[in-house]
Amino acid sequence: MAEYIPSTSDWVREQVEIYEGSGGTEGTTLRDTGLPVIIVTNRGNQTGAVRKTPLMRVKDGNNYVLVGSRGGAPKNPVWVYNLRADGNVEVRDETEVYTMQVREVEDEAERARLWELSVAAFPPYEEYQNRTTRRIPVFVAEPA
Ligand code: F42
Repeated sequence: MAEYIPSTSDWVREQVEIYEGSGGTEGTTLRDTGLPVIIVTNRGNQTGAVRKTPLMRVKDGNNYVLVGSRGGAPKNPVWVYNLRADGNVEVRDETEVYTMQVREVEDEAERARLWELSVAAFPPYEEYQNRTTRRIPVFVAEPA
């Protein structure tokens, strides 16, 4: 097994610890919003290490939509580059863990539909997109 390297961001690292440490029964929502969060586990594209990233839960049937918003920061989150390099992931949704394959959504019509779903699940995504000139990357995770 590759080494797990926790996030350098305190609140992110702590959410992963509580979420995974409780087997998906605690720490499963975003702070004050009460909205559900998933944990995506993947490989770092430089280190090859195991990385874990909490993201908002956006469901499309059995698929999950992963939105690289990073609060509307000017740069993409690093996990975007990891997923572009290697789309093999595990998605933890509370107590369930799924082996999934991720692809970046390139088709405009598909992206528009998934963006709408994402904003419905987590309205601040819209504000995050308005805050940055980069186009927020959207991925879909499908059962492997
Ligand atoms: N971020 C989102 O973008 N979208 C969301 O919907 C979202 C929801 C969310 C909910 C709860 C929560 O706790 C956090 C949430 N976040 C959300 C924040 C998210 O978890 C990430 O922290 C954020 O998107 C930033 O991602 P990041 O990959 O840039 O993470 C930073 C803080 C980080 O830990 N970076 C690592 C580090 O050490 O600095 C990078 C580690 C890494 O992957 N390294 C690669 C490697 O090979 O190991 C090298 C990669 C390279 O190309 O250099």
